[in-house]
Amino acid sequence: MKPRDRLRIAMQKSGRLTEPALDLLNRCGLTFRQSRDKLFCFGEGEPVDLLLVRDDDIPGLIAQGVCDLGIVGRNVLNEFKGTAGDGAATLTEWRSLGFGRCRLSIAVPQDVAYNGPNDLSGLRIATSYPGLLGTWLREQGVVATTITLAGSVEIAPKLGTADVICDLVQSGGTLVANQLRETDVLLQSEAVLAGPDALPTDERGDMIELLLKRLDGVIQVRESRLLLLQTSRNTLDAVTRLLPGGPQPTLLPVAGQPDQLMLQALCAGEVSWRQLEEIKKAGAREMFVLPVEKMLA
Ligand code: PRT
Ligand code: ZN
Repeated sequence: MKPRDRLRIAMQKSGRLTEPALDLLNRCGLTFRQSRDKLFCFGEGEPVDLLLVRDDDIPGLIAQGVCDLGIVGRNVLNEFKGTAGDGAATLTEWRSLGFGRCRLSIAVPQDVAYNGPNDLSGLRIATSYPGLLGTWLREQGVVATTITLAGSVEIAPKLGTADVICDLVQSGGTLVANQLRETDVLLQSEAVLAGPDALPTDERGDMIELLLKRLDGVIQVRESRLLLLQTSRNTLDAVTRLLPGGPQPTLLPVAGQPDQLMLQALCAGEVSWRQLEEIKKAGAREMFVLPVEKMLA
């Protein structure tokens, strides 16, 4: 294959992961010429292009070297790694991305007693994930029949084509609507940045490293808040003790008020009203909680 000098990222063309994946790439400073109805989106600023495909095709495109990276659910990536040939084993999760969270679970009809995986012996299990299910059944020492379906797995027990199912669950609403009950979780999933084990050694490798650094910054700040407040020196200890987790706060003098300090703290998560009220009671005032947009350590 002819070497490429531009990085190529595969992502879902149209589905649950499309908007959050594009948003994440935009936050990393990557923008693309609008051609969402097409397969290929040319990157405008950086030498990074997008390939818009069905999510199931993404691991294969990376394994074949058609794309350098892909944004795909861990469920799809691991199913591919479990069922495809040798090349598949070399795919890695470079980052987990914090969206598209769901789990792959066994669910049984609500009116059926269930005491554990052994109860699945001899049953027919409908799933779109035969690889992951097969591995789990082997680990449990259970022999059952896998019925592979491309979609509408949840209605298989009602139709009589299977006894139980193994499918993705998020809110659990689909299971309830189909009189099913979740029993075992096989995999916790979310969208991941997938790529080969070994990064390319040319400019594309440099670009991937740059992208990973930006991603880390974006992922870190997505949850971070900057807390600003004023406190007198004698309440500083009490205030500091109540600060949410994060690196050491920065202290700045307040002009014309030698006993006062301005405190600046990066917090690892949300800061609630309750926490703010407690910190205020300890002696803080002029408090601000700000979202963090970019961070480069
Ligand atoms: O066309 P293409 O093949 O690209 O799309 P697709 O239909 O295969 O994928 P899509 O867009 O439905 O899902 C893409 C990815 O989103 C999945 O591979 C998962 O990694 C992730 N994801 C997150 C989910 C869900 N949540 C989810 N709830 N994928 C599917 N579901 C379905 C599930 O199969 C079940 O039918 O939603 C139903 C359950 O949802 P709850 O909320 O009722 O429990
Ligand atoms: Zn799909």
